[in-house]
Amino acid sequence: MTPKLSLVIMFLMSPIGILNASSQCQAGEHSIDGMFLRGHTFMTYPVGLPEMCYFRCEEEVTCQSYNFVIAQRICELNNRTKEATPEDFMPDQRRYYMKRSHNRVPLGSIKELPADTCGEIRASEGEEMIDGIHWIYFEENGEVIEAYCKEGWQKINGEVPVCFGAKDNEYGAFNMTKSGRVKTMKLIHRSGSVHCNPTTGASYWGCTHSRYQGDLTTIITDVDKKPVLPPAYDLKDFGGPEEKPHFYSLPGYHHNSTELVFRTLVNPLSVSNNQEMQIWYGPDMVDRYEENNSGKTCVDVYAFYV
Ligand SMILES: [Ca+2]
Ligand SMILES: [Ca+2]
Repeated sequence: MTPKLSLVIMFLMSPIGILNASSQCQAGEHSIDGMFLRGHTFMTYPVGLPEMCYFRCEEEVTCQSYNFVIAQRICELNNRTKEATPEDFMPDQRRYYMKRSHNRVPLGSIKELPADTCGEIRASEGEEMIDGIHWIYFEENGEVIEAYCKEGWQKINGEVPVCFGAKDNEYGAFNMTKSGRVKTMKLIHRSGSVHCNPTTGASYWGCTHSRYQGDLTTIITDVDKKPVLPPAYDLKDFGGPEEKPHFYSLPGYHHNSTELVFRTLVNPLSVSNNQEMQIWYGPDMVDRYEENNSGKTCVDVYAFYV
């Protein structure tokens, strides 16, 4: 006899056992009365005893939590936890919610349980999330891909870094690997640096000439060279009829920061899979003061999807 079946029979044989187990279960496994997770049920079952819900969930590898409809004694198995989708955790006096406590598979760790984004995995698993390859949706409810996630960030380039130079329109191009809405991006320095003239020092992200006062000039644009991060309204110029905006201040970041995390966009950027994006050195982007520039910076690109 399987241990599970014997446990069920033990429940059935002892009415007092049922009551005790029921209250212990609810205390030990954090059932939450009067609440349920909306919109993530992949299977429903009528059951005799509420405890059967626990076993039904254990039988499904993708079960992350369940709602129990008290009066009708219906189990609703969910493929998310309330941590993954807190916006869907709703009051309902007719139900209670229970997170799976035993053998729960981390979100995105198997192909059968893809996450929407790396950020959703981070929300679901918290500090226990492991950086590395995870399964996510490539587009909404579409195909599933393996992506490298580092905390909530999705790596966009592969093994090869993206490099941008300082003159002659030597921007670094990369293609988005997932469609969706991006709330910000970050660049992690891998190698190289740029100079904006032969006499001032090197920088990963800008021009060390005093005129820029520590501001940075590395800009992510769309394929039409329209600044996206930072957005155009955050860019500054020196003033004057020939000048064009091409630098910005980013508090907390300087010329040799190992990573550059852009400010979160007020309006997330909608991107499609394979959409080309570009990394520009500001003076090269606006074709100003670029003749005596030199060098190249190489980076890994990460995006944070909503
Ligand atoms: Ca240029
Ligand atoms: Ca120059």
